Amino acid sequence: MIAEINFDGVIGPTHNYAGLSPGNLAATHNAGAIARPRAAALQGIAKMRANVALGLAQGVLLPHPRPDHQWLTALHTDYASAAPHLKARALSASAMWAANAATVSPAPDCDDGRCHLSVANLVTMPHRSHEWPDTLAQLRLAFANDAFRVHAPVPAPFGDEGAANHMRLCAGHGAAGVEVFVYGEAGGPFPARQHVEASRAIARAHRLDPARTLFVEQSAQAIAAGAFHNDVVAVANGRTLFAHELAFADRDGFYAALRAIMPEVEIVEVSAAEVSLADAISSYLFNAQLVSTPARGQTLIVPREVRDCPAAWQWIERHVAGNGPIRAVEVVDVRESMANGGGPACLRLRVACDPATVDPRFLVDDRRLDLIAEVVSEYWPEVIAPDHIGEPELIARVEKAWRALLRALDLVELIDR
Ligand code: SUG
Repeated sequence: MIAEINFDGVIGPTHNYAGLSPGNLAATHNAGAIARPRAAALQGIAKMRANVALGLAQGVLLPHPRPDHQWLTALHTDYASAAPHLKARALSASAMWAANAATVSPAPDCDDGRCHLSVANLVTMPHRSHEWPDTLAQLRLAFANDAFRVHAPVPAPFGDEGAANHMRLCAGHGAAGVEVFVYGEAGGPFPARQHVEASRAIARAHRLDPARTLFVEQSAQAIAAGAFHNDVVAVANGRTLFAHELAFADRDGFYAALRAIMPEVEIVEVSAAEVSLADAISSYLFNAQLVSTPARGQTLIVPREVRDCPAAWQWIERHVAGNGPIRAVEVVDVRESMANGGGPACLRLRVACDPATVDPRFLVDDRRLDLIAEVVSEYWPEVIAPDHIGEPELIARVEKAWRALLRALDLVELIDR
């Protein structure tokens, strides 16, 4: 039986605000702020608990070894002598944003009847470009069953940011879906992170049906306004596409192509008059988890910043009170991640598959979430300020914390990789 599992990135002990992502307005705005890794990780765990309470299947991806000594060695340096910008980039906890871990095509979409995953190369941002080897190691463990095919990254220079630039619409998880790859064109004030050649390569690797696969350009206006990934301005679930009217370069062409393949699609569009692009991006209205819940129907899981944004909140209240496809709203607090531009949707990777085929060490229930919370409460630093980044005591502490979590979850083979 195919179910959608949300794999959330456990927020690592090195979570900090180094301002490493140009084009991500929250991250650059909060550069140099004091981060609270323990609170951040507990917020992420509370969000997972809320998903479990809604009756959804939940999994985890683990923090990466940080600082990344292998990366520094490849750069012919080490943590003690590295330049400050390399230190920050080696220490980043950015693997928490699991939506950027991989692109996933569930088995019903793929010619060979297997679920395909392609690890994202994340080459556009130096601090993220060295995530993929550790992500790939985890994906190969979690999805070792023959029901899956796990692919190495698309080669540089074709940037790939994973599921954050990919949407799937379907009548049901067991049915063939329509896969939509959203890419950007270079030329604006900020980098376009997803290259169309990367998207096309992944569609080929996943053996998708060209007749049910769309390549759609993200609007330059959205990227310039701070939508560094498509999932900042659009999200899809089941038959529903929920998007801002300025999300796509050729919105009418995209909608027409989508309707031609899937006449029953429900497009819920928010106009700029209702919610400006600036409000959509600062509140993260679209960086929500849109999920089908057994009890409440289609539910939008939004960050609390949406409730604090009058235009976004009023839009939701109107929609839910009316007869729209989104039946309920759930508010979660992931403020620490949000301050680095990572909302509820960034923190999770969706994999629609038979849960029995996944390595159970990557699946969680309330009891395993308790275990993770215990390790976090005991080992995660309370704060990381910019001037802590060079301190050997901090490094010893975060490395111990990381090992403690992997031991607790019985994933020691990731320590010895
Ligand atoms: O890649 N922030 C991440 C946020 C990723 C959000 N993911 C999705 N939209 N799916 C990024 O820009 C900031 C880290 C720092 O600046 O220290 C950062 O990497």
